[in-house]
Amino acid sequence: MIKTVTTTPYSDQKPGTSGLRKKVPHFQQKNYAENFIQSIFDSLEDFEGKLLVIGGDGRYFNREVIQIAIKMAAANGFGRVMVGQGGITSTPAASHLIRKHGAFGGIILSASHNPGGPTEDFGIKYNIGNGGPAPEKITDAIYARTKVIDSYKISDADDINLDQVGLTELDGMQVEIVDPVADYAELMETLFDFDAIRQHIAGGFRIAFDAMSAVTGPYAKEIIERRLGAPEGSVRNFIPLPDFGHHHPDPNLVHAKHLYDEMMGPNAPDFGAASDGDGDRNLIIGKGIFVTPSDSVAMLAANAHLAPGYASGLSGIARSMPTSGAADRVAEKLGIGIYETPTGWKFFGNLLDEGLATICGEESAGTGSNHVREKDGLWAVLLWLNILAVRKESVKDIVTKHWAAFGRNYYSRHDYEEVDSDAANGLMDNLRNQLSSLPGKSFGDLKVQAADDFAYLDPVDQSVSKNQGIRILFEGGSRVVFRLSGTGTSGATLRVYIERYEPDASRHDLETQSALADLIAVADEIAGIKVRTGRSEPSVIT
Ligand code: VG1
Ligand code: CO
Repeated sequence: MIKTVTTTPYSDQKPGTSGLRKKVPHFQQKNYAENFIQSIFDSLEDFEGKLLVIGGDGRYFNREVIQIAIKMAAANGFGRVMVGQGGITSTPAASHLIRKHGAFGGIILSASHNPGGPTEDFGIKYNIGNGGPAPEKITDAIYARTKVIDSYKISDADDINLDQVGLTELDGMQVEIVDPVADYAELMETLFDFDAIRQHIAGGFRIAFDAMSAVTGPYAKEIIERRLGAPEGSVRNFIPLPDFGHHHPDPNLVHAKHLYDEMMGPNAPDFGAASDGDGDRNLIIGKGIFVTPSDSVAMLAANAHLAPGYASGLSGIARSMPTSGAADRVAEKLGIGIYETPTGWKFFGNLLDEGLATICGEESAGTGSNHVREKDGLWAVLLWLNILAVRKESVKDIVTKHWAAFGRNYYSRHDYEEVDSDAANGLMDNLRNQLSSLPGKSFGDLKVQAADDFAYLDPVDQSVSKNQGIRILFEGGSRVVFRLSGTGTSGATLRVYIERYEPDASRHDLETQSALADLIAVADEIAGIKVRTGRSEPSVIT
């Protein structure tokens, strides 16, 4: 039976870079999840009788909210929901399910790379029918609705057994529990040369993939070990755990340091990789060399034609503004379009739908293509494996040859986490106030060429997104970018992105932080990071 439940609004349900993210106890407040889900449905039109995909990364509270979402979908008039077995679906696989089955949209429960557990993070986001994150127009409408919502609809039927694959019914709506891996693995087989990769592995090529006790475990086990024949043990930490084994499922050099150390050690395998909580990020490390995400997107774009899915070339490349300019040089050489968007995958959707871009990337370990409308961690791993299998060179050789041909963009991101919100906002305001006076100023050898607050005009729907990060561009192509994170759940996180272009191949093997030292010092001088945040150094350097 359908019930209408009276509720009162919460004032803090504004979706961030990728949906609504809060601590679990915050989500456990009365009607908190229900209010947000109803606000999503209230912001959509014409979904009566249609299909909704519901996926989650398996973190703590996932199963409870999946049950709520199913019952609310039934009460609101959806005709069918498709849910991954056990409530598990990686974000890219959910995107594929939406596209393949022509769903109206999807609800994805994840806080991505943030930790999970009873006092850790949870999140809800909505994806539209193209499989991608809802654009700002919709997230703004959802937020507006959360501020005035006074009731929600829910079925009072019993819980669905999420572990049993098959079709059932709930209050007149069909509920289909599906194997979350099958469709996705099949898609990967159409994009990559599995035979070539299989032969390469059979020839002794060794892989270490760390699923970080998160959602990619079952996907990587099936694809890398079962379908590509890598020996058992190549995929590690492959059982998704609600608290990710007490770890932070963020595939970076801090939280996947063990993998980095192994890859730099004497018995390193040929290829190391990891993915995040919901499977959309990737970490790529070759024997003795870490590939920055910005470099990775450039190198994947330069070599993508070696994979069957991209053999006819790329239409264009898109990168988020803070991502390094390495991809721009590849686009220029290929004679294809390059697009610079605000942070967050939702901004790539229109470019992909219109066929303006084929490959997209973000400096935050996100890479993907037009095969889905989310970034895709395993996709990036498989494209690297395909390229390595065809070129039969080491990751290190591919990287150094790329730098020799295109130059190297030294790049690093410094995060200052859980900073006092007022201090962080004050820092950004102070930067904004300096924008008009900075151009022409010199700091040692560095002269400011331009400074602005990045705004994006979407070339497809002409929508404008303002205040997307402060850019300080120096003569010679170096730059520093400042942003506040839109995914954190406590205090503010200041992100400082630092980049320097080096064309000279004899200077391509410098240590990154020292290659960027003068820019790092100038960033502090201009922004007053240490003084304003009270921090002497970043919490995380990637
Ligand atoms: C971060 C990254 C951004 C990414 C977003 C979601 O956002 O910087 O590039 O798209 O996370 O990724 P922010 O606003 O905190 O900088 V995920 O893997 O958390 O869905
Ligand atoms: Co993620």
